[in-house]
Amino acid sequence: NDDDDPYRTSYHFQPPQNWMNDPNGPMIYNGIYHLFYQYYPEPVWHTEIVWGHSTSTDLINWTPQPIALSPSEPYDINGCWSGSATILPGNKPAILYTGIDNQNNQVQNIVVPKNLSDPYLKEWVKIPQNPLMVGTPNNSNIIDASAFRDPSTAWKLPDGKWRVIVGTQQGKRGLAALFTSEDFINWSITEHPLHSAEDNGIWECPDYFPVYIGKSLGADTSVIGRNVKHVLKLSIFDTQYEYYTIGRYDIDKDIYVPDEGSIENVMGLRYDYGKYYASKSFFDDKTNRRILLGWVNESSTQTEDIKKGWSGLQAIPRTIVLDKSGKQLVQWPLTEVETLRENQVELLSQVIRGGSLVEISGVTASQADVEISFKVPELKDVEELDPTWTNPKILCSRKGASIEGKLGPFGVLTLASNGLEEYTAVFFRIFKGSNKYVVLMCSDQTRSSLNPTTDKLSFGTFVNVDPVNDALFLRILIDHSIVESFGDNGKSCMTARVYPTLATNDKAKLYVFNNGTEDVKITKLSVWSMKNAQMNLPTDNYSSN
Ligand code: DQQ
Repeated sequence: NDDDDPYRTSYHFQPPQNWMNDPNGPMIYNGIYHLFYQYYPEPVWHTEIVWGHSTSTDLINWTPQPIALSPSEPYDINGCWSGSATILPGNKPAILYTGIDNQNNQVQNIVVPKNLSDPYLKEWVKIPQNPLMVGTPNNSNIIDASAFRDPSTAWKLPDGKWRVIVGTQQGKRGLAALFTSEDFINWSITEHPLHSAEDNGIWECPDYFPVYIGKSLGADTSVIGRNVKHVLKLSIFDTQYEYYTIGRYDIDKDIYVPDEGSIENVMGLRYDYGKYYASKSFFDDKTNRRILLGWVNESSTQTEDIKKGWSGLQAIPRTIVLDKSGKQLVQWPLTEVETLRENQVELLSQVIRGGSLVEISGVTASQADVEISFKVPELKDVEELDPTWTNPKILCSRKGASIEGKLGPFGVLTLASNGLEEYTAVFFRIFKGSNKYVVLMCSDQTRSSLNPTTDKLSFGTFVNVDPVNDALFLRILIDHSIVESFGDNGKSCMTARVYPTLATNDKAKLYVFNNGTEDVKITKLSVWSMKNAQMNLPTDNYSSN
């Protein structure tokens, strides 16, 4: 990572250069992981986007492969948009994706590998039956062909039919349109969508999958039964936020029934309360995990993206399981990322006095993995939670790391400059609510860069822990221009993009801070410097156009 481009990551996925957005068609085939991604050979998005492709044996070190899909036919001549892979019987992968056709309508197409014995599946063929699913143009109330995209991974029910959902809208109603097929080629739309909600606008990149109850294993997409719940995740185009609900799959009616309310009433749960979009999960049958990938956009201006020659990252792949409460998901960075750890620095139990700052030295703070546990010795003097403070994101922006409190803010200053002109703070603040303590977790970007043009909005969420009995555990993956934070053992995640001007490469520092008046205790802290992953280093077979 050189000084000319201090924002390039050392272990977060990115192509050698140019634009990347959504992860597409992640899968494992004969022991090799495949990640495709929306790619354009300039640092800016264009509608005529193509599918970049990389392969890996551990989802951390990546080898670039040739472009897998690009516009070529009347049904995708204006762009190869997002889609998903399904492994068909006989171990045959198939990818459904959205084509922007010659009328600028959105249609769903299929591609299959040209040569199943090529371990890297470099070449994909568009079959003559394409397009397989088309909308009805002119915004009729059937399918709005101008907003009909992102087919999910398909699943099969005991009736032998495949199902797939495609994101769409009817007026302002967001929908997961459901299609069924016997042969994966001829698809028909069902009478009802799998799910829909008022006032959402188009649902992009819908993901629908089972999660086991009381088991930390992933479930294959077609698993049904009493031992699973179902998750529906939607990317809301209008807000560029993602929400998920947990519920039940009524297979007789072929509808999804969220457990409580639907996202039309509640601003549902989020995988990530920071920057994270167009995510997609897949089942890894080699390790029995469900693995989640998500796109992390820039927070810089387009001019800056053009200057640095690239835009967009993928978050570290996360395992995803149902929490024991059954009410939310737990995400955790894949254990494979730990193979990059080196030079561990540890700090055993230590009290961090109110108003103090402790530097963690001996680490490469610009690319590090942090694990820290806080315990609050006493809950004597706790700030009251004003009942109007219901929006954690707003609360985090009003009460940033520099605003002194009582129990907190305490946490970590990442990517900090020597004189603290710059830092990205990840921290907790504890309040006293009407009948319980309320813990707020924030990622505060306001001081992340002296560059005035980057977006520095703060992120936040309320964390479901009891500070009297539980420790507050925080994991942070820092990588030059990304800070990925996992609070509450993976129930509250938030990812930020930051662009320090002073705290770059070897000049970045790491601190533990407590800007409250009350003492807090670190019960354990481990920090590792992270080695560089093998990240799509250009090879002869890489073609960037
Ligand atoms: N990005 C793709 C679309 C998808 C959107 C186009 C989500 O298929 O709806 O690049 O970021």
